[in-house]
Amino acid sequence: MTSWEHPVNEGALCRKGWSAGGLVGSRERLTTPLLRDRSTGEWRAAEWDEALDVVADGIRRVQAAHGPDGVAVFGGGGLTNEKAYALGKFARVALRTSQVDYNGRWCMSSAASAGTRAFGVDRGLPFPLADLEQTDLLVLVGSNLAETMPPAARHLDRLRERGGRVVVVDPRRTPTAERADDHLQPVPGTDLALALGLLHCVVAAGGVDEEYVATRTVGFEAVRDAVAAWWPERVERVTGVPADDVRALAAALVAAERAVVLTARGAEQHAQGSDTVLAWIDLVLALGLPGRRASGYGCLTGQGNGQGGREHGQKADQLPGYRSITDPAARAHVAAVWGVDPAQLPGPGRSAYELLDALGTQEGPRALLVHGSNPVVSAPHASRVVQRLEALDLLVVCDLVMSETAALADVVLPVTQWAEESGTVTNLEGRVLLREQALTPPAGVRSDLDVLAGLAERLGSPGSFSTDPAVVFDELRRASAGGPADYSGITWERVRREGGVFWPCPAPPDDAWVDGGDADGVVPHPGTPRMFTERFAHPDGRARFHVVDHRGPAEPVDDAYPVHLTTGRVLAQYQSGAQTRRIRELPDTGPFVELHPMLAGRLGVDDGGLVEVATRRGALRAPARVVPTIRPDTVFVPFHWVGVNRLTVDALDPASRMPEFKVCAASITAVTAATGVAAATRVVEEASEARLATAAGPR
Ligand SMILES: Nc1nc2c(c(=O)[nH]1)N[C@H]1C(S)=C(S)[C@@H](COP(=O)(O)OP(=O)(O)OC[C@H]3O[C@@H](n4cnc5c(=O)[nH]c(N)nc54)[C@H](O)[C@@H]3O)O[C@H]1N2
Ligand SMILES: Nc1nc2c(c(=O)[nH]1)N[C@H]1C(S)=C(S)[C@@H](COP(=O)(O)OP(=O)(O)OC[C@H]3O[C@@H](n4cnc5c(=O)[nH]c(N)nc54)[C@H](O)[C@@H]3O)O[C@H]1N2
Ligand SMILES: [Mo]
Repeated sequence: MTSWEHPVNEGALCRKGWSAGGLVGSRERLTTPLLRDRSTGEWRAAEWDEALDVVADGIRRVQAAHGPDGVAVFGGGGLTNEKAYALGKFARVALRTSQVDYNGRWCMSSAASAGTRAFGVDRGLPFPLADLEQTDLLVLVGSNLAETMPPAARHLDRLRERGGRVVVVDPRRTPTAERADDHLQPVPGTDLALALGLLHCVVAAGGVDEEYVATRTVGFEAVRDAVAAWWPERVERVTGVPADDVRALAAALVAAERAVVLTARGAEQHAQGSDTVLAWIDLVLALGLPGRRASGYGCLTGQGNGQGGREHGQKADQLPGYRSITDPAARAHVAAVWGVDPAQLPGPGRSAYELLDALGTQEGPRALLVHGSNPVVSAPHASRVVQRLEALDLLVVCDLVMSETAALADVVLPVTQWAEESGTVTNLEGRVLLREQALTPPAGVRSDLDVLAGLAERLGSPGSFSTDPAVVFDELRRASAGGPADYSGITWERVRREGGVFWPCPAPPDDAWVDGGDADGVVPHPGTPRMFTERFAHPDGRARFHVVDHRGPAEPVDDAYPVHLTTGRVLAQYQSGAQTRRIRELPDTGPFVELHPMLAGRLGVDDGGLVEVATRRGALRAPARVVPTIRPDTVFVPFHWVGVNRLTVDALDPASRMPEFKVCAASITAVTAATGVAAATRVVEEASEARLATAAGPR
């Protein structure tokens, strides 16, 4: 199938996709293992065998002194399914550590936790993305998809051409809000109250689908009672959204035959993120939407493999197939596939931030292996994380480039990137896609799979660790069989032929699936593009309502820190910027502070003038961007550069352990000649430049 026939993006490429080639063959690419001498800080190039020996020796030494949990693993949602699977297996089987988690904890964990509790399963969208065009009303809560998922924005345009409406809920009038019919602009961290208010109005208007609620759900009565207290004027006081706008949106939801609510990081990256998602799910359940055509709730996925990355066991509490590591049946099944005794599999470990926070402490891990994340830039309260990384006995980073995290490592191992190897990813629709190798990797570079296999061998690990992604995928299928995310009926061949296959896709009941379910006479499972049409994934087939209440941000504003600081993304940069800041064609503006003209006027700062944003944890100086599109009580800083995460708060959602990236209390001041212009950002940049310069030597 040619790329423009592909059902997901119809040949359209995101700006990041067009420019990602800029890192292929770039001189910023690492092409040899590097070892750092701790006493001098000097880097030297090493052969692969030597570097892997150093890592294996270090692991053995740490585990001899501190036990299996002395070594931790940190993965990434950008890794292919095969790598994510191999990483989780490597942690549990080769290292026997419970200490494994990944950056997806900072990405979709709140939506995942809420989806699992409400529907019994977590798949970003329970229907194909293109269904969005067929809906009548689309509510986007905390998503700026025009900048963060540009190929999906055309679905919005087509839906509006059909006469449908789009409503965006965001403290900033983003390019996505510009493309919408309505924009609600709440105070950061108040989406939960807004959802409660909407449901209050739906109930008051008699808009509850009583038959659906009675036959397909449980738990509504308590929710009906709870939302009685959330009348629109109270919602206005908490959220800043006018009471009439709350009423109008509720009326539109009641009137719409088909409606979809989608959340993204704006609603989810809060200490109340999972409750917030549950509140929006309560709303769509009361309206009888999930399982109906072009209707329901979905979560917009983040990273390249944000969905698949959370299904195969790199998460602290999880085994492949989206199984729970505490479920005895799941442990027995997976242990049998791995050829180990289930009793030897560790239990659940720490979540991403808790893991980083514990590094090098008395009880915490003493060694860390990082595959596919740059936490020095992307973790909350990042100055604390840097301290913890520096306290380790051994830090090993596998990366394509000398990221800020790699610059702190003892050993850096250069790995292949997406175009240089084959592997599957699973998109937000639960559609498994195959990314075929298009380029030969640079000499000296190996895949994460080679690294894990090389280490497993040196550690004398039981089980097999293949370096061939096709072989790993076949094992993943078996490990996932019978789990919520069942891939057993999916083969690379089928994915190639069909342009992707949606999970769950169980293998036929006999053993035919071993060769792909394609054996003569066996009808393969078609895959599941649309879920919940008949039943939800809880044993009784019904969805669950949840009573949740608005608590507000973990760190409310006060006199000393009177503005809300929120963070997020811009079109031209990706994540911690490790890859995109190295691509010359992309504008690298450095961090900036978006603020409203009224706030700027009070500070006496002009567009481009230097401001300092400070929180209880740190300060950042960067140029002001004075824009009328943001709330006057809120400032926004993108997180693609070192800096803003030194300011963010490390409050975590109690259920999902998601950090509150999207709101904390800050102060803002203009930096004048009198207060000095020793730009803090520049100092930070110089520090990491210096490390990079040392690292550049042996390349
Ligand atoms: N260009 C680009 N695209 C990307 C990425 C990237 O780094 N760059 N990263 C990818 C990844 S991993 C992810 S997770 C996705 C993220 O995709 P999005 O979730 O769309 O991106 P964000 O910018 O993090 O947040 C979205 C919006 O939330 C708003 N917001 C802030 N606080 C609140 C709040 O309290 N309530 C509400 N309702 N909104 C709020 C912000 O103003 C912002 O416009 O993007 C993916 N795509
Ligand atoms: N303040 C604030 N902070 C945030 C967010 C926010 O909205 N605000 N968003 C959070 C979210 S949603 C996310 S997803 C995280 C993302 O932040 P990170 O976890 O730091 O993700 P990336 O910047 O994508 O880092 C990926 C690293 O892996 C490398 N890499 C790429 N491919 C491979 C591979 O195949 N193997 C290996 N070994 N390495 C590879 C890249 O070069 C890069 O250095 O940031 C979170 N942090
Ligand atoms: Mo993400």
